[in-house]
Amino acid sequence: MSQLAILEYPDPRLRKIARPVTIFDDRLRKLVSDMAETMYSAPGVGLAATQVDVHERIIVIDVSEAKDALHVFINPELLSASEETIECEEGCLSVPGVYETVRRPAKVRVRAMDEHGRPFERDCSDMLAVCVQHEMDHLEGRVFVEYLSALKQMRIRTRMRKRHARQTALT
Ligand code: GNR
Ligand code: NI
Repeated sequence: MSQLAILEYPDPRLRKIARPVTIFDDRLRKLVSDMAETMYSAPGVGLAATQVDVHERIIVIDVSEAKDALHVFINPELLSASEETIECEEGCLSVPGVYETVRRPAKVRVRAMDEHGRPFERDCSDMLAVCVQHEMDHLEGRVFVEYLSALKQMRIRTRMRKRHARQTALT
């Protein structure tokens, strides 16, 4: 197992569109397990491969209290989304320290494959619905701050650039 480095906004690599997984081998399963380790230790409730600079359609999520319910979604597809929406205060491991409210469909049905290439469909609601949409956005090169006003995005970019400048100065 190894922990992976997480890209931080506004890194241009976070804007890349991920390609579908075609080979379900031990390399994929090692990557999934390293992504889960990286997510749990961060700690976070989800992680998309894009965030660790791997541009393949892979997501891990665990929204459980006990952190014992890992969901792996490979090549996820949105089958349907509810008219009903929910607001959630979102955060992102790629935008540390920023928490902002985002409105999204309350329920989504997703088709995906597990790390062995077995297809499944899942109805997601509540935090799982929010998280799966947040992660699927990453695979399309989108970060949640893009749903905020231009002014808020500018302030976040400024704050993140200062943070990165400070970190560079320290190392
Ligand atoms: O850890 C995370 N928490 C979170 C909270 C509200 C909505 C979405 C998330 S996902 C985030 C981890 C992350 O950045 N995944 O891409
Ligand atoms: Ni995120």
